[in-house]
Amino acid sequence: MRIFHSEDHRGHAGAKEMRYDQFIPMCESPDRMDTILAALREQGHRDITAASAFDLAPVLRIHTPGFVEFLQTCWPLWEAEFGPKGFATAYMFGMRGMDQVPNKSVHSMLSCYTFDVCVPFVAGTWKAIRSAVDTTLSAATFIAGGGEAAFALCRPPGHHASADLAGGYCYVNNAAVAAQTLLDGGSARIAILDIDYHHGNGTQSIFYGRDDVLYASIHATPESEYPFLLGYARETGAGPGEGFNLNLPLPLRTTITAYRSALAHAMERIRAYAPDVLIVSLGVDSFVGDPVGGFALESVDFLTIGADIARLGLPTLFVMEGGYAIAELGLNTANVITGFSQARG
Ligand code: SP5
Ligand code: ZN
Repeated sequence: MRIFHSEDHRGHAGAKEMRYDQFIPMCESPDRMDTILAALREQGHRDITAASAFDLAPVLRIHTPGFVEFLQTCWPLWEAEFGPKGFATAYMFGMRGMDQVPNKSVHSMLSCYTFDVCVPFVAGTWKAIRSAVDTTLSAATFIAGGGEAAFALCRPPGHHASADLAGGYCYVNNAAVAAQTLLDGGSARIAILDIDYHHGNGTQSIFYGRDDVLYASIHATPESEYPFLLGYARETGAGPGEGFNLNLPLPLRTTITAYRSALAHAMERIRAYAPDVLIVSLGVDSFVGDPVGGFALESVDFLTIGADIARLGLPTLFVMEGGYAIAELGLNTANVITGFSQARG
């Protein structure tokens, strides 16, 4: 397994997130990368390559120009108003049913281009966003060149971000940018298997009307969990995309038995689709001890999940998404990679 990584995520740190009625330190923090790197090395994964730099053209294939401009300018605009301390965040959100466009004020941009209070901006946020997409594109380029398996170890994650909305710790949808880049490079069909604990509302939204990307997601049911409004089984795609969106919501406290049945279901659909490349949105916040999650998977279960995914026999690009139980995050993530690698032989 070739692993891609960049250190440029580090400056995206120090902000707080709102958790219902409290402001708490961001769960999505730089030490996540350190614990994953350490565990990967401990499990013998030594093929770690520094990410290369890409321009913004691939990002603009997925995200709108206004949104990308916002990501880039949000912090400098906020800092001009409030100074270098603290972080930029929305105070209000768009009002459904009326046409709203951002003006020159950063507050209007935050209101139009974010959908929750979990996407703070600090001085290092834009550089980190770039590093995550560069890491993912480096791994995608390796797969496009005939590589069998790669892991983009990146942050911030991406699967909650849509064409013009950031939310849920996500700014640019790394997996979606990779999928589009592979299609633009000659692939006919891409499958995205999203095993993060949360529904990837952004990825679903980006490809909902298309048949060249199959989106299959296993996640906590929106009746109990964030993002609360999306992720139902009835969301199956629209127009030419009808039948190319598969949501497999599961109840809180789900254990590996039910999880594996859902995974088998998703894999059956992916096999029938016969994609050129499989992209795995790899979140391990399905772990029993995760402070953000509510499933009950054990560390050893992640070896099983990795091995199951390997049996698809497809060129596979893992892209890091969530996982916040810092003490076990490295082990859980490395277990997916090791389980996959061992099953591939
Ligand atoms: C990429 C990713 O995993 N984003 C997750 C963003 C979740 N933010 C909202 C969390 C909602 C709080 N749920 C608390 C459950 C406590 N067990
Ligand atoms: Zn998640």
